[in-house]
Amino acid sequence: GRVWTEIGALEGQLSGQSVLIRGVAQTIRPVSKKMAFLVLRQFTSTVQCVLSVDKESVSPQMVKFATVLNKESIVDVEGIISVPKDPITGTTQQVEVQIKKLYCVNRSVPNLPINIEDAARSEKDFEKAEQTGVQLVRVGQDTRLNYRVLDIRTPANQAIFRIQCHVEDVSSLAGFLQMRFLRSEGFVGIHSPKLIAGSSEGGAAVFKLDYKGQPACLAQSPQLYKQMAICGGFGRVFEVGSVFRAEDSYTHRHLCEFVGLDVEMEIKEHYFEVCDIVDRLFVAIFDDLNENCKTELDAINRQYPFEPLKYLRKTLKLTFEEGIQMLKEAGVEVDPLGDLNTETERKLGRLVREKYDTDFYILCRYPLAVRPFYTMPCYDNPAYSNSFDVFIRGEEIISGAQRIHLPELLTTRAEACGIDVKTISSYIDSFRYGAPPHGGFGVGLERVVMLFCALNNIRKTSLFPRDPQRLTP
Ligand code: ATP
Ligand code: AMO
Repeated sequence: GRVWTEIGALEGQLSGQSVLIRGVAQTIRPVSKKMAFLVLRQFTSTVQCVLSVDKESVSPQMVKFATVLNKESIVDVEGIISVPKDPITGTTQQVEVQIKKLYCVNRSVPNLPINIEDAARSEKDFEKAEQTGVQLVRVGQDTRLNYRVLDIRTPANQAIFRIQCHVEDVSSLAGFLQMRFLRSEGFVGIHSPKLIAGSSEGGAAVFKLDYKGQPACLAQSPQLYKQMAICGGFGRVFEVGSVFRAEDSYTHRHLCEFVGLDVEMEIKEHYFEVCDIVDRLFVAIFDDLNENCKTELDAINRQYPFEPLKYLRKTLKLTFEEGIQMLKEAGVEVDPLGDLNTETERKLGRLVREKYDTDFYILCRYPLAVRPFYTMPCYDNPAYSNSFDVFIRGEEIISGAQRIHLPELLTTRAEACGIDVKTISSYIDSFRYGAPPHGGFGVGLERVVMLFCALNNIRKTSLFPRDPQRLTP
């Protein structure tokens, strides 16, 4: 086969060399009957290609052919790399390709529902345009999501999903050996069923379905099964998989289907052993993103500028009571045994940033009343629990806890939370056959990427988001 070069790899060192590239015709600008400029795009990169009539290969017909190409058509270019005298603005690659041959692989329609250049503009572009009296098209969120296949072609979106994949790599699956944090810590990857008999979080937010005549639902989390894997003797497990929540409110941070990274592990002495995994896993993820995703972070920053995440080498851990105290000192009164709402969580995030200079922290020892039935109460004071949430920029990305491994206490707690224990009897029975003390946590992957990049909406970090109002595309 022929050798194909990626657009992102085109650089001045290749000057004079002949290359073959496939890209999307992002813009086509005719200059004269003898000359046209094409900007080709691939992933997060763009390059300017020059089509200029010459004696050997480029005819005026070819220039005409190029100028009638529809935007977003797929084209192959054979050409010579050159370095122009003046720097090129508006493309990521600082070289040009002098086109010798041009093929259209597949045409797009002439009128696209979204123009990619419009979809890729930043707020700064709009401000500049306003000052100079230029009219720019704003692409609204609904249009973007209705034509998501086009929307995800923007460099920022290409970068967002590469970052998401990178977070998964570092945590668990692919990548270099030293990056596979959970694997190197002895965690075994599992797949729990998504078709299950009932709710796993004790809540009502489940999608119900008919399982061959039996009532069933889509798993609200792998919670019960990851614990049962621990009862099954795996020691430490993790899963990356779809989580389904029939959320009834429409917010910037809730989806009806999201990707959960779930972890469960035996603990020897204290649930802080679980917090320690969170600490080291996320410091590894953040370090790795900053180190190895510079191109992607640049692409996101060009459209959605953000302040880099501040985090400490050893993650800050505060108790819920300390958090309440900080809020109180700042004049915010909250119920000491209730939950924090979105607004107070954000406020606390700002206070923590001011006092400890970090955007990433763990809040532990939550009131028992606001945690799910399987959460272990504190030994010293059962009004509190051995549980924690983890925040980025004042928003929750993780919930975790030590679990109740004593079947009698588990039954009592489930009943107290209004759960019909008959529906979870195989789960409760798992703890009767010798069950080690254990704990774990669940991470929302879309939230991690959204908040690391300070994006304002979780729909930006879900490839084809499912929210209470959207089931297509
Ligand atoms: P978890 O499932 O662990 O609770 P979560 O991030 O989905 O994680 P929620 O319980 O949905 O958390 O919400 C946490 C807090 O955010 C709640 O205490 C609630 O006050 C607030 N909250 C939830 N939904 C909304 C909403 N639609 N508008 C405003 N605040 C909300
Ligand atoms: P929780 O319900 O807090 O805990 O969920 C864990 C994490 O998942 C993310 N998350 C969501 N992301 C997008 N849309 C949603 N609707 C949504 N709901 C939750 C959040 C949250 O922190 N079984 C426990 C975890 C455990 O204790 O191991 C659980 O499901 O980032």
